[in-house]
Amino acid sequence: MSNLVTRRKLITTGLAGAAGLAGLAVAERVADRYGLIPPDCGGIWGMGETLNYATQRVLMSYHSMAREFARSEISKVVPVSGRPPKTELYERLSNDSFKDWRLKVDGLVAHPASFSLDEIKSMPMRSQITHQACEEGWSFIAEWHGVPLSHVLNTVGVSNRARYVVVYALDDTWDSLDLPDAYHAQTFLTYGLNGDEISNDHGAPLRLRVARQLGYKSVKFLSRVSLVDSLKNVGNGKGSISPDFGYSWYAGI
Ligand SMILES: Nc1nc2c(c(=O)[nH]1)N[C@H]1C(S)=C(S)[C@@H](COP(=O)(O)O)O[C@H]1N2
Ligand SMILES: [Mo]
Repeated sequence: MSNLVTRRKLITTGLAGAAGLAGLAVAERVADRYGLIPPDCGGIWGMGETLNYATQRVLMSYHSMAREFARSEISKVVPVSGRPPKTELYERLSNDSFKDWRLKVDGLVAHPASFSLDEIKSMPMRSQITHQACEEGWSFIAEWHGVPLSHVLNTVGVSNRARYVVVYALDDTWDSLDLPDAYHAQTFLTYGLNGDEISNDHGAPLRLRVARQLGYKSVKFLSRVSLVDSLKNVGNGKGSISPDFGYSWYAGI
């Protein structure tokens, strides 16, 4: 048995056993030791969320992929949730085809950067046909075109102290991913949808696409990506605005 399997077994047995038998405090210690407590859950009170996050992180390979579909399976209707910001800034940027827009990348990186849309489009383009599910109960399959977030992270050089990637949007939404999801092969910064430029409704000029989590993690209208070692001092300290609305930081599916 490899070390990995032994460790996995230890963690899962420890978590499940501790939660069921010896009490949540022990499970919390086990989970915390292995970095398995999500940022919106202060220990035992968020045990349900912790178990969901920890189980996925322990049982599923970091490289496990969301299902990809054939072009013939692309949905005819692509619903919208979250309209573009009705701000002067967004309208000005949009009217000028986002020529003045920049994606700032900062925080725990070797080379902080500010990329124009053209610069992002000149990076290696990848496409994925994946399913996006909204927490409200609807979903669709679409083809997304963009650059893997990992490419941008490697370009700026992520510090080994970084643990989370925080993304900020022009409508004041923000969210974050842990590094396994940030570097995941299907986590993209997308500027195209079903063969066209992404529309404002779907997140122009650039949106995150996180195939293994619910739709609300796929943040639209991006403006900034920031690498941090802790989420405690970012916004509400819970890693995302979603917990303020009753949704968990980790939305794995
Ligand atoms: N910036 C921003 N990103 C966002 C939202 C939003 O309101 N603002 N809504 C989220 C939700 S709840 C979902 S389900 C998806 C919907 O993506 P779509 O409008 O392209 O279908 O975007 C997500 N990204
Ligand atoms: Mo959603």
